[in-house]
Amino acid sequence: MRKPPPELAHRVPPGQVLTEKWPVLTYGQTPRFDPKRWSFRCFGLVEAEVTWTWEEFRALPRAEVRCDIHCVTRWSRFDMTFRGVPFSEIVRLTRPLPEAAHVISHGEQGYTANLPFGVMHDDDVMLAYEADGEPLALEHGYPLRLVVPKRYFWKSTKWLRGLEFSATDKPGFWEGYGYHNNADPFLEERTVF
Ligand SMILES: Nc1nc2c(c(=O)[nH]1)N[C@H]1C(S)=C(S)[C@@H](COP(=O)(O)O)O[C@H]1N2
Ligand SMILES: [Mo]
Repeated sequence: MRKPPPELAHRVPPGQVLTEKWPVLTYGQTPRFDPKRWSFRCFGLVEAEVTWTWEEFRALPRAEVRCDIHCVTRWSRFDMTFRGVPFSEIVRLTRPLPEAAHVISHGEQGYTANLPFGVMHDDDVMLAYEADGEPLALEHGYPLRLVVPKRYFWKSTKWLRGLEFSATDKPGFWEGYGYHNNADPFLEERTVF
């Protein structure tokens, strides 16, 4: 943990400390990855529901995002680089309906997180399979995780298997335990209690 130089202090949200390491935060076990059985599904209020195999998913247009990440357990890490498929590409390919106001990300073993469509539809949101130039480590979500830099990191579902487009909001795993629905680190939206 260190104090940021003054010119970077504005990038540290209130109540957070910087770390140079990348801690692992998982509820439960790290799931196994079987590339032959893995699929990724976009479903719900979209014009074109899609299910991709791992091979098909890897052939989608990719991009790189550099960002800071913030965990609600009070660590932040600067200047991570993620590579994967931008959310905007998923939108282009599935064409969500205007009523799709919410996006629910589904991970292995029933983990979910909810976000408004507008928060997801940002140029730094991606479905990442690499971090800092390497394939994601298994414990960080390999083969695929969501990355939503502008929200606390619990919204960034690891071992991502699907995105659901919904007219109604559906509180996710941590939101169900009283974590804040909006989760903006700069507003310190940690919990509702
Ligand atoms: N599927 C799944 N995704 C998850 C979690 C989890 O337990 N299961 N933990 C969340 C929490 S609380 C955080 S802070 C980040 C941690 O990501 P990291 O372990 O790569 O740092 O993943 C989020 N995504
Ligand atoms: Mo977290």
